[in-house]
Amino acid sequence: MHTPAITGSGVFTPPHSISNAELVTAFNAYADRFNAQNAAAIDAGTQVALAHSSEEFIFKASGIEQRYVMTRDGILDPAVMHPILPERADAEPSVMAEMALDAALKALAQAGRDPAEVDLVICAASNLERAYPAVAIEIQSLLGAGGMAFDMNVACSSATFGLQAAADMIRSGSVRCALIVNPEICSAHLEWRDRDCHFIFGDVATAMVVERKGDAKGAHFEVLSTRCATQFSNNIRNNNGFLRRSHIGAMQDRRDMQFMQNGRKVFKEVLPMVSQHIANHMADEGVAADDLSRLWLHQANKTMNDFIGKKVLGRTPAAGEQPNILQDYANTSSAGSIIAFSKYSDDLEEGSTGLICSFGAGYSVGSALLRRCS
Ligand code: CO8
Repeated sequence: MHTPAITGSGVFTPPHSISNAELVTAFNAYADRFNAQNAAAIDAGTQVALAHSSEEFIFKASGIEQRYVMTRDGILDPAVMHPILPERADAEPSVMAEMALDAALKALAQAGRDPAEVDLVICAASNLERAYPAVAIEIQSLLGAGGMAFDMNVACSSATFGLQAAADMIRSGSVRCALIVNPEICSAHLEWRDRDCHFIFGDVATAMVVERKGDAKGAHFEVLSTRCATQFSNNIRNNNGFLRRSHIGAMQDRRDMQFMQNGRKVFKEVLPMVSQHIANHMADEGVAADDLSRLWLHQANKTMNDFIGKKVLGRTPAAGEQPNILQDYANTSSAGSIIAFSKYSDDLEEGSTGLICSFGAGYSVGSALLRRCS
């Protein structure tokens, strides 16, 4: 058996951003427009008027201050309220492949690896822009990588589930240099017309290179152990899919074809699940709270992360111990914990232990215990 290690990581940040102020202005204009267009039905009591969103609520409920997006076109237009991304010809790189490629090249540069040395590409993401051919295979081809490639979807936990899959293959010897990419175009999946969730998501791509520890060319993170778990819930759900055409009358613009969640229930049910999962993982590996130097948590909600950090460490985390990036990126689904890891890990001293944990729809939760090595 070989010991796996993360030898490189990278983040692609889209060139455009939207502040909470811009988001709320656009949403409120949309709500006013909707209410004017539906005034008769609202007066008759057959249609509920849309209420305004607020910057104060968004920041207080989530900690989010802005989000990055692949395009601003359409999102802030009250007559559109979704991103407008021009259709690409089959011969052009897909949006996800393009995003992933940027992050992948950064991760490979950090690992000191040539793309041709990669023999496994896993594209692990919440939203895949097509069913086939696998986006991962397109990325493999654009990189000039060898071996095999496949897509995975475990919603917000996709990156840690991908890490476990890659680490297991490195351990067994079936692959030697794995690349896990997490391109997330959340903006195209989000319902911007629903004030309960219009502020939650942003776009980004992350990448990690996983190799045999003995092959590492420089500083790296040894993967001490990984653990993944799932438990079925409908509280975060999307009903879009290829069966849509087969359901009579289902082709119109239905709310359940975008991201749906019962946020309060998710909050209440996922917090204990995640806290217990991390506690069990640490206990089984003999890692005590005092042994942990850093927590790279899923980036959905600041209050949620504050709670988990306190529960895991048994005290309020010190500044920098549990870095949040959601104020700048919002919830980037599977990529969130990897952005935090990629941006806030270089400073750790040799021998330090850290934990990545992601959680979300499914429900799903995945964690990885890492040790910094030079
Ligand atoms: N402005 C002003 N008021 C608002 C707004 C708004 N924008 N939105 C809601 N309100 C109102 C509500 O109507 C409600 O009013 P009332 O009390 O009169 O009913 C009040 O504010 C409180 O609303 P909530 O109870 O909904 O507010 P919360 O404090 O619970 O905060 C959150 C809402 C932020 C959504 C919170 O519940 C939360 O973070 N929950 C956990 C969410 C989570 O972690 N989800 C993970 C999902 S991500 C995932 O798994 C990947 C899925 C696939 C990716 C999809 C890509 C798009």
